[in-house]
Amino acid sequence: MKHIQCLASLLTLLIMTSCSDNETVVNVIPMPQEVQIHKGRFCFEQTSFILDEHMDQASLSYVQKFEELLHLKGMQGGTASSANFIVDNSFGPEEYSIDSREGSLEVKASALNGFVYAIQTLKQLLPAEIWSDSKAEKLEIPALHIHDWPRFDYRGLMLDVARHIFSIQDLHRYIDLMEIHKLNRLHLHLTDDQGWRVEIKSHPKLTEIGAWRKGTMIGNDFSSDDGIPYGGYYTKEELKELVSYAASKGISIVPEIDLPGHTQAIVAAYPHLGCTGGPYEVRTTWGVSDDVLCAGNEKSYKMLEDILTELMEIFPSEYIHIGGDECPKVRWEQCPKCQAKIKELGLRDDEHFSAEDYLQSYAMNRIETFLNAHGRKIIAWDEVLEGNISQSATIMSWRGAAGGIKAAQSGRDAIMAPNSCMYFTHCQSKNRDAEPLAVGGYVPVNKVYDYEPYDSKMSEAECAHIAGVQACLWTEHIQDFSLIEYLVLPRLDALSEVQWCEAQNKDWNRFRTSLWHMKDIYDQLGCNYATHIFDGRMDEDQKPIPPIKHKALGCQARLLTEPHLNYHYNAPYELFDGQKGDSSFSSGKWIGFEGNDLDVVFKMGNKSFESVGIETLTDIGNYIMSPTWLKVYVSEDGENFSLLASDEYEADGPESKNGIRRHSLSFSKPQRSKYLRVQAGTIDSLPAWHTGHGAKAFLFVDEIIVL
Ligand code: TNX
Repeated sequence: MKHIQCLASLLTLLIMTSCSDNETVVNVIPMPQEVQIHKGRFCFEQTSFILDEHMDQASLSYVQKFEELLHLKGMQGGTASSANFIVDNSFGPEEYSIDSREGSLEVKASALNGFVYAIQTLKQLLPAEIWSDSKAEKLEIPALHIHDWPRFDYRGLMLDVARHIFSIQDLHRYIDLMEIHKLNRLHLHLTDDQGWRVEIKSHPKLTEIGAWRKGTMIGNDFSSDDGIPYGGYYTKEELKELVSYAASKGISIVPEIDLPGHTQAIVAAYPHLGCTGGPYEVRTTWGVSDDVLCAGNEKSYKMLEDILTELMEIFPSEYIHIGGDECPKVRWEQCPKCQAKIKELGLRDDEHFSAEDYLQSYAMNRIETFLNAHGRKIIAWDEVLEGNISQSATIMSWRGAAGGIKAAQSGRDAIMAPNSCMYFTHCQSKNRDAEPLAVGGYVPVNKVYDYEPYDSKMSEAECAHIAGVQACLWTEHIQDFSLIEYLVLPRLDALSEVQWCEAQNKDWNRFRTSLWHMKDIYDQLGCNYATHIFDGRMDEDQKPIPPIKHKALGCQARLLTEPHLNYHYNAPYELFDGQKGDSSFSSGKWIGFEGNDLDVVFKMGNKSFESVGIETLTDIGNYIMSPTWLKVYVSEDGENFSLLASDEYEADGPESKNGIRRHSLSFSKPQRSKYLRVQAGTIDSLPAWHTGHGAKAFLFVDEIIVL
């Protein structure tokens, strides 16, 4: 009898254990590194909070706020259970653990960030109503053990407050979204051609003049102007408050003053600091301005030091971002002061870079020295690798991953923010007409999720230079915060797993399931999130587009010219796969050539054909121009080619329209040859009417069509 009882209870135990293991799902994003689920639950009910007496003030108030929240949600104080928050100095600053079981919860961390992340995990384990005023049913979480820490130190999100400015309340909300996802760096792009947004007492005109523009271009039409004055700036006090709000959540604000390019608002305020002396206006169109700060004028450096001194008073961040992107050199080339500086410094053109590129490096390095002397480190966009930027600069890689890889290989730290998957200004659907106006291509949640910051070309030592990952939100086309939420959510969830999870802990299916819990949270918070992944629209986008049938499909091919690194994809096979691209240039279907022709040879066998064409994309605002010529050659040996046909096309003008077009050469009678060679090109550099005039033009081709 006794034996039978034992057996029965053993069986019950086995059944219970397996049930509870299968039923309990941990829907936490980013997924913690180590999770073990136990039997049972921990309930916040008649719970006494016990806070370690060694806890610092910031952690103490953070934990106390959590306790208050639970009280608001109906938790009674008492002794039935305890929640212990323990300072464990063997933990790293961002590491934490949670142990929950019937009647007891134990949280360990060594510093504020660890406690913040533990509490965010607990909040995600609790019912979603914890995020709103609604009543939560039961304040309970599974019994479990979690031990967690981030993969990367720098986990950033950028917001451009220069093109459009957002209220401090909006910025609070942005920070709150970062907090939920365990990010720790808010990069604020505070200055640009279209507006200066930070009060600087020593240079009041920066905000009196530089913060205001007369109007704004409409949509993508560079010749338009809405004529509505626009502007604004943050006072020092407002920014200091923002800094402490973020700091209370373990987030540091990295301010960016974009230099020496993107400075038209500075020279509008202080024209004597531009190479021509002006007059200048705060810019009303997007794009890149030729009017940049004069790098040969000592007064520019003096002003920058004054600005940065005040900036450091506001922002205690270890990093200051000093820009460095998209700085045209046309003014410097003509400027006596810049040329005198080049001479004085002995800078020369060489086979890699121009004397003016080295002048930019000089300026950046000089500012870095100043900031280093004040105990700060610099971050700069990847263009600064063009020249001789210092070894101690941290490089933010935005033009794809190439800059970050190069930085790491040269022993510099890098933050990866490749525009191919980390620009949240890009579209979340291939159906662009149904989406808000966007800069750039197609970046669905899964594209963000799949990003792996360690490139296979990098050694272990080089990987150690990858400080982290960041997503960027440029606001040319964003005027209100609800659109920011739409662009950020739920891509921020995917970003957070790239930043936080060790690669082996990433799992798209698990992530996708957990995202439904985040959706509940966003509903409780009243967020305007994008719904493609929830209503199946994303899956439709992922389905292959029906191929175009033609005679060169899948043929053997060889490219004689190099596509641009960011738009190389699967070239040359992408050109013969029958897959059409859509209007988004970075979808992976378009092969892009920059300042370079398309030149490809492929084997036709002996199939006959009557026409040869290319399908191209024109996207003028993104420097992608229509082809101006096309040539087709034939050969029997693949070496000696004779011209079969050619044509020339009119170059784009200011009135030209964007779009996908086919350019074909047709023959009066069927042709036959073993090899075909197709060459096509566009204008060398962008014309005077284009905002990027002087820059190299792109040619984008998705398919070579032989019929
Ligand atoms: C390039 S990304 C820029 C920004 C624009 C963005 C989108 C970077 C460092 N520079 O100035 O806002 O493209 O148009």
